Amino acid sequence: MPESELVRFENEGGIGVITVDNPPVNALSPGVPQGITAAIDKGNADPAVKAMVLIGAGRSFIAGADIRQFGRGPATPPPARRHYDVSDQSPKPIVAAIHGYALGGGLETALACHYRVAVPSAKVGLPEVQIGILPGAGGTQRLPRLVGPKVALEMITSGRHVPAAEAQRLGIIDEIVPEGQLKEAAIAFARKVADKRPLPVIREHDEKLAEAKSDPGMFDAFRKSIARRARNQRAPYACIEAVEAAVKLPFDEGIAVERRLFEEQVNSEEAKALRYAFFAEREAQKLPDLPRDIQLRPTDTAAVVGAGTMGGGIAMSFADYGYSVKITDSTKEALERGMQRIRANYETSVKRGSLSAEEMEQRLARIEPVTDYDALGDCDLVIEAVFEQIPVKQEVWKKIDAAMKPGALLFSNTSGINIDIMANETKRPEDVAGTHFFAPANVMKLFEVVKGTKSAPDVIATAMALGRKIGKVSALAGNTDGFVANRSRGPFSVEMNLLVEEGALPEQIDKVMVDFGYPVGPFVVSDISGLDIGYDVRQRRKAENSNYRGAPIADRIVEAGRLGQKTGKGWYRYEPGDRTPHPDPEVARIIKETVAELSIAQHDFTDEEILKRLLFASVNEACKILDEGKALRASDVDVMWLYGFGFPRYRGGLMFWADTIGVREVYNQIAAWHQRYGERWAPSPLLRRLAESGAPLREAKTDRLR
Ligand code: T1G
Repeated sequence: MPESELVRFENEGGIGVITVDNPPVNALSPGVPQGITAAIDKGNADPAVKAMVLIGAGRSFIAGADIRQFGRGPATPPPARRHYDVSDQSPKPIVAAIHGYALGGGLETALACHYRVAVPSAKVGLPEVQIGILPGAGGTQRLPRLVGPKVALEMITSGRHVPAAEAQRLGIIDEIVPEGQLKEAAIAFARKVADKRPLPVIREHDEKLAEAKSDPGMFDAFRKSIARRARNQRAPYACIEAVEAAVKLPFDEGIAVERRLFEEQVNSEEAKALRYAFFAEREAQKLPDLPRDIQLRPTDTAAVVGAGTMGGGIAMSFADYGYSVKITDSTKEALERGMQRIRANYETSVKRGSLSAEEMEQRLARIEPVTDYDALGDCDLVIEAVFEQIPVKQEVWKKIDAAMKPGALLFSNTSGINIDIMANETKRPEDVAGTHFFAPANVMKLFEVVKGTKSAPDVIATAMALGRKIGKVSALAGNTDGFVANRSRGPFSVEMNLLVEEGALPEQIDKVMVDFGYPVGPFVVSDISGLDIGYDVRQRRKAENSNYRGAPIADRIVEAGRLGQKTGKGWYRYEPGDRTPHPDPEVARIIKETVAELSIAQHDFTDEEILKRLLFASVNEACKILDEGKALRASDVDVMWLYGFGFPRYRGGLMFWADTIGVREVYNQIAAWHQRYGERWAPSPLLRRLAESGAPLREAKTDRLR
């Protein structure tokens, strides 16, 4: 779109209306800042213009700088006349009219205006920290002067989107105007203030900084308060440093500090990884072999079969997003237990203060327990979440097929059973697909959509969209054992058990992964989810395949009655009511006895070797999955690891991280372990091809799902 049409200027009865029109989110792409500057100059030069309104065309105000421009070479020095400075030095008042989002450079643009009005549904924020940088256009200097350093620190280091009503209470928004009447109301507001002087220029007001001047320790205290969630990241601390400069230095010197910190961060590994994650997440929604305007099926009413831990969590996911959902189970008692568990989960949130008692009752009222399948029949979709046993699934799916209305979406939450087994129990396999939630289903954001052999395109497209509607991040997987997420994680679990057999202690491995950026280590995660789940899977595999080696140490831990946190002991020991893991000599004894019995050679491991054994095993498996056409993009695998397994976001994802090591080095190491450890480390053909070509792992794609 030519430069001039990115930003329009219209004189509406003496009010200069400046419209930014750069779909989809009016990002400050090249030409937009220049267009705003030119428009403001035009308004100031025209005596007929008394005041100006800055507004966004389409669905949003300005959603920030154009993130796609970052990382394209060294940070470009800002133009001599930045539109932010032109705006706050304007002799005529400028009113920012906000709908949709005013984020990052978008909010900074609004803060450089003299007034801000917004519709109730608008959101404002400075989310730069979420892409590994900090506000780079005055946000760290203007926001503390407007809302005070405390609120500014919280907003800038969290990057959260603040709803208009709260933004008004904080003093960011001057007036809330009726939904759908933004432009008219903003013009009226501009008329009202046209002659009001002096103009409220934020940079000239330091009063609000006093709260920090009288509490010099607040910045160090804040640094301590974010240490746990900011682990190993630099950007949150750069944000604090910049806000501190706002308190200690004059405006322009503070701006210089912000600029320096911004240029340090924008090309950092952390920022590159977080930018990659931002776009990978959006790319995962796209189904290249389906028309973008494919007709989706209705998903207004939902049903869940199975009121166990997963079924209950799935019902909560729907209720949390305003859906009415019916739930059933095989017996009245099981259904009642399921409803009690749902209420108990909500009560925990109320106790923690993350939910009001009133909201809890509203959500519970949306979940309707029913005792027979016929009551589910008129729902637009059903999600089956019963025991992961094929005979049980087959029996349930016959009932689902008999009960559900024609055209209903038939989904299974299985975490790895072949989708076609369920589909073949119906007369409409085209209406069947997998929708795999991760435990706890109402918390974890990953929504793995699994395409069965006969799943219809509109069923897959509707499932992907459904995930977003219930606040999840959807990603597509092919129908393979364990689908994409669990299958790619499988070798990680195998290696974690083998490392213990070869001499590494669970606490050493957990420390390596926590240092790497995980909130908790894999052995603590196992203790949280319960060791009996893995044990049952291993016993089933042993029964199916006598050569299956399994995990002898993990089995003995379980056979010793150590099922994890729920029994107060697992890989670790736990004090009653406390979740802190304590290494237990009893576990060390079980390990020692087992490896002696199995005569397994012991040796010491470096932290780096542990990290690479765990993650390279999964990188190799992810390449096999892509080679088989069971995932569309390597970046989809990364999205699954970020949202399904808590992979540290500032490392981008499994494949992105492997690229920071280098595809050749990854291949060479895996090939060496293939020689040393055997077939399980056989390099994937795709990995070998990429190592030969040097092409990055994160960009590996398949043309279509097979
Ligand atoms: N730059 C480039 N593209 C962007 C973009 C941006 N800032 N924001 C969105 N897009 C693209 C996105 O990739 C997708 O493209 C389409 O727009 C729709 O987005 C100077 C340095 C605004 C809440 O961090 O959080 O300002 O996939 O699918 O779910 O200090 O987009 O269709 O091809 O996400 O409705 C700070 C980032 C930048 C906000 C809308 N701003 N955007 O969510 O749509 S740094 C941000 C969002 C900065 C200054 C600094 C969300 C959204 P495609 P979408 P959505």
